Amino acid sequence: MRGRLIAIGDIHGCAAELAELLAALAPGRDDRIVLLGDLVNRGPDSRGVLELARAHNATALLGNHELRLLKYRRTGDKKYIKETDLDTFEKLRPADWKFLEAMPLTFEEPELDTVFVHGGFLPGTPWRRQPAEVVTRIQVVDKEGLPAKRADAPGAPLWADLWDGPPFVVYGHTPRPEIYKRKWSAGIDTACAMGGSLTALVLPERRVVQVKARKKYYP
Ligand SMILES: [Mn+2]
Repeated sequence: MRGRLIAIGDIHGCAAELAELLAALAPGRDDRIVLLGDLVNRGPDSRGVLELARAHNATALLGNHELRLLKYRRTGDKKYIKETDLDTFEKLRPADWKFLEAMPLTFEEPELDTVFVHGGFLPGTPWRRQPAEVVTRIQVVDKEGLPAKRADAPGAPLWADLWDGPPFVVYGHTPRPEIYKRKWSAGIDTACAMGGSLTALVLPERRVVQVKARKKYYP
């Protein structure tokens, strides 16, 4: 593998923090950047994040927030979005929508036996066949063995605690104060929009680079 593979957790409109993180990483022409989804909403500058992503030729994975906006755009049905998404919805321009429409669910680096995804995977079924509703949203596995949100299934095990690789999975979506490392996974959403930090995991060495949020943008 030439260069580094740089994964960055949920940015959620924190464009200033993303710019600072990218400056610290100083990506070269052989480096690749994978943004783990949820680039938009919550923070102050979703469009700025999308512009930075394009300027750095980053691969951006689909998050549940992008999925919500895309579903609303296709259907006009407000059941798909939250009131707070409308601000982003109205600001996005055609180039932004084109970028969102092109977001893949996963990114795979076979040389590292590593897969990148927004939320995670349901253990026990082939990861390549899992739909957007699962891989962008899973946090825990409920009593019926189905993917669920942490808040909806108290005490249910984290999918990452049940995940036996290979592959190694790098994901975001479940915000925590620190990154969550397991033998076969690393969760790197460190809640930037909520006043935490924005985290990059640099492969192959698995080095962590972080910048602190400038403020708490979202409760
Ligand atoms: Mn998410």
